[in-house]
Amino acid sequence: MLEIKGNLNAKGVRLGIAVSRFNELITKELLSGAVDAYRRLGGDEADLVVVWVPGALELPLAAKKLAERPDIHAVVAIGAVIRGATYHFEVVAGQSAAGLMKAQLDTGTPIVNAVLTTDTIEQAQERAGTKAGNKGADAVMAAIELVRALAEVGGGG
Ligand code: INI
Repeated sequence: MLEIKGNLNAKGVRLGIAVSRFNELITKELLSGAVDAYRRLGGDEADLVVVWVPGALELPLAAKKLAERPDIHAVVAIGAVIRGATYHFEVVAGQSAAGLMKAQLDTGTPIVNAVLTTDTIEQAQERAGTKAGNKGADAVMAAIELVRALAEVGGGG
C-alpha cells in the first residue's frame, strides 16, 4: 500500500494570499494568523505574496491570478461573510466558495478557502484568533499539507 501524507514544513513553499477588505477588522486578524502560522511552520515571509481585494466576491479571480503564477505553490483566500450584516449572505458566501473551488480545479493549484461564513460578528471573532482558533492559520496548514502531499502524488499540473 502506498500511503501519502503531506508534512507541514513550509520552508520553500511559496504562498499567495488573497484577502478581502470587507469586514477588515476580522480579515486582518485572519491574515495575521496565516502569516504567523506560515512562519512557525518554517516559511520565510519573503515567499509570501499578499493581495487585498474589496470583498469575498473578488477573491476567486484574485486567487486564480495568484494560482496561475508559476512561482506560487498554493493560495489561501481570506474573507468574512456575516449573515447578520448582509441581505445577500447566500449569494456572497456561495459564489465566493464556488468560484474558489472552480479556480482551484481549473488551475490545478491548491486554493484553500478561509472565508468565514457566520451568523454574527462574535462568531467571526471567535474564529479569527479568540476562542475557536484562527481559520487563517488553519488554512495555511492545509495549504502546506496539500502542497507536500500532491508533490508526492505527482501527475503534473
Ligand atoms: N463581501 C464580504 O467579503 N463579506 C460580506 O459580508 C459582504 N456583504 O455583506 O455583502 C460582502 N459584500 C461585498 C462583495 O463581496 C463585493 O465586494 C461587492 O458586491 C462588489 O462586487
